Order: sequence, then structure tokens, then C-alpha cells
Amino acid sequence: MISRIDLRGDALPEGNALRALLPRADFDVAAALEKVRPICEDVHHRGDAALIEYAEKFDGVKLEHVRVPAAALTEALAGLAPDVRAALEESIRRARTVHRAQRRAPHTTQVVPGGSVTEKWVPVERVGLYAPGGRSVYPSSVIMNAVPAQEAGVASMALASPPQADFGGLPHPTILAACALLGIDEVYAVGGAQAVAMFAYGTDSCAPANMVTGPGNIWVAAAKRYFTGRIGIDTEAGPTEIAILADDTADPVHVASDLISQAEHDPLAAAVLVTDSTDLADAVAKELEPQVAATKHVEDRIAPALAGRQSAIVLVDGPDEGLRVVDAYGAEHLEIQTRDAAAVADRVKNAGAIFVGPWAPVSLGDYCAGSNHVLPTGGCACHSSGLSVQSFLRGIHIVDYTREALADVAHHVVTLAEAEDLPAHGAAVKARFGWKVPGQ
Ligand code: HSO
Ligand code: ZN
Repeated sequence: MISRIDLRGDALPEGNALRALLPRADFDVAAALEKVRPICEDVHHRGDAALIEYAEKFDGVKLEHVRVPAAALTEALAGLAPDVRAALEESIRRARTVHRAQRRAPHTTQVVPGGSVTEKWVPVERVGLYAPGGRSVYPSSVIMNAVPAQEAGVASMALASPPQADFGGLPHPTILAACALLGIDEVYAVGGAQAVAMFAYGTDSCAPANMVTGPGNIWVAAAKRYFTGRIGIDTEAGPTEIAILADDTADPVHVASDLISQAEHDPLAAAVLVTDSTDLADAVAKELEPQVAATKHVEDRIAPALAGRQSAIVLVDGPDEGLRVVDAYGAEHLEIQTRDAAAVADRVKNAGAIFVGPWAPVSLGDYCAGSNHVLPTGGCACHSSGLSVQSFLRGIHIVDYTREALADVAHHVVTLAEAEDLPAHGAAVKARFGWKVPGQ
């Protein structure tokens, strides 16, 4: 069911050569980009009329308006099962606790007497959140996107989610209820690439946003790529990944169930075990069989995800080699199930989020740890981080120098301007001192 990659014996190669030996899904956003371009441009030119037409074509729903009426949000909250409401509220509470602590205060550095640089943090003005509604309906992702934006101080926030034929053309009721719990009252029944285009360009019903965040399918990822550079995005978000670094102290039952938990998302989801214990590898492979057979989404997602080229059990010589492999892989989620797990976690350099020891499964982080579950996939953890308050803030430098402080450094500015053959840069300083620069 799951393949093995044996990296024992020879010394591990470095960098990209090691990365090439590791499993990873094909997720061809570039090809999808060509398909979403005309959709995005259609929304640009025809606005709401195009959105209504795409709802009929892609979602099988005839809409009169794309904006969800306020009463539908109130009704969805009233109809929410009490245990689901309590769990969502706890998830929001914990996420708020963690994200509130990420807020940033302005900081002034006195560079020289009379010369300072202050960094102030300003929230993005308007954000569009996307919540998928096809194979996946994730109210938890609404929380993970909205809470950091709210804690960052984003003043205007709207959410889009595909209209559902089963729910009278509204987005899924649990999504609407999560919005109501979070105080998001601007919601649109719009899905896919067209939702990203609606936020990027704006339409008669929806004001344009400065940034779009939230998970989605390959069309949403492609639309985000299409608008990169014009609006802010969080990440393109590919299929989910779990890597587990484990030794002979790990419980194979837990390891198998954690691998399956993320394989449940998508047939392209990746489940990777890295271990120096053949006993554990054998036990996990054996344990996967009955556990997979007993799961709900076995045929359509879990079995293909585990059998896919993106999933494997990777055998290594020892703990150091294991660490090198997980660092080269740069997993979205990395569990450490080894002896001294906290010390091992401390040595990891590349991962979206790290889950330490036997009592911190990825599912905890998906819902109720307080951490964020919008994390870099596809190896992007090597250069990017997950969603946080910082994602919604811009740091602006405020430069404040007195005449004396400028005079003091003027000759260096002029020298560097001349070295770069940009004499007008130097002249802007010279003009302030009657063209005679002190120190030159
Ligand atoms: N594991 C997914 C998030 C999620 N899981 C939502 C369940 N619901 C990506 O981090
Ligand atoms: Zn998950």
C-alpha cells in the first residue's frame, strides 16, 4: 500500500540531490493558470453577471445575488449543533490566545544622535477569505484565516465560499455559522478562481480587497498565482502533507493513524514516515492495513494518497540522517515521535509546524492547539512560514534625521551615489548644504 525508500548504507547526498530522492506530489499550478486566466478576466469585465453565470456552470446553482443575506448567517448559527458550536468556540478561543501574542508594537532605533528609524506595523486594509466547499468543507479553516487577520487589526473582511445546490444556493451552513461566530457579516456565495478574481478586481456587489487568503483547490491556487504581485496572497496551498520522524520508541498504532489522518484530505495528500527502525517501519506498514480499511474515505482519498508517489516510508541509518531527510523535505506538518522529542524538534530547520512527542498529533493542530493550520506545502517551508498576525501586517520604516545627523553622513551618501553612477542621488543631499558636502 505504501512504498519504501531505503536511504541506508551510503552517505546521504546534499541539498537538491537529497530532495530528488524524496517523495512529492505533482501539483501543476502552471498548467491550471492558463485555464483560470479567461475566467478571471471575464469577472474583471462583466463583474457580478459573470459570477452568477459561473455559479450555474460550475456549481449548478441559479443565483440572483452573490451576497449572502444577513438572515442566512443568523439562521445558520441558530441551526448549528451545540457540540459543534462549543468546539468551534474553543478553537476560536485558543487561536485568539496564540495569535494575540503575535501582535507587534512599533519600535524605534536611535541609529545616531538625531537620527532614528521607527518601524511601525500597519494592518492590510481589506482582506478576502476563501473557504472551499467541494470535497472539503472546513469551518476550522475559516477560523485559522480570520483570527490572525482580526488580531492584526484588519478593518474590513469578507468571505467567499461556493454556493451549494443542496443548501438553496448558499455556502455550506457550517461555514456560515463559523462566520457568524467570528463576526464576519460580509459573505459571498462564490467559489473557485472566480472568487479570487472577485476580490482582486471587485464587482458591483463586492469591493476589491488588498489581499486574499485561504485554502482551495488547484483552480484557487492558480488564480492566486495569477494575481500575485497585484494583491497579497497567503500561499498557493497545495495538497496537505504529514511527515513523521520516529524511532523505535514510537507507537506504530499512533504513527499509522496520524499518517492516515492527513491522507484523508485528498488523493494527492502526502504521508511520509522517516525512521531508522525497520521494526517500526514493518509494524506501521502492517498497522496501516486494518486502520485504512476501517476509515470512511478509503477509496476516494486515503488509499490513493498512501499508494501515491508522494507518500512513503523512508529508511535512514540513524537520528542525524533522519533529521537531514526531514529538513530536506520541509514538510507542512512534522511530527517528532522519538526519544528526547523536544530536543530533536529544536534541531529541525524546515517545517511548517512541528508536533512534539506522543500527545501532539497533527489533528490537534488542525483544530484546537491554538496554532495555525494554514501552513506552507510542497517544500515551501524551506522559505516561508504559516499564516500568522504578521501575514496581515506591513512594517513601514519611518526615517527621521536632523540637519546635523544628515550632515554627519552626507559624504558617505554622496560617495555611494557616485559609485553607483547616480549623481542626482548625491545632488539631493548636496543641495541641502549649499552643494558643499561636509566631510568631502
Ligand atoms: N490539515 C489541514 C487543515 C485541516 N484539517 C482542516 C482538517 N480541517 C491543513 O493544515
Ligand atoms: Zn487536516
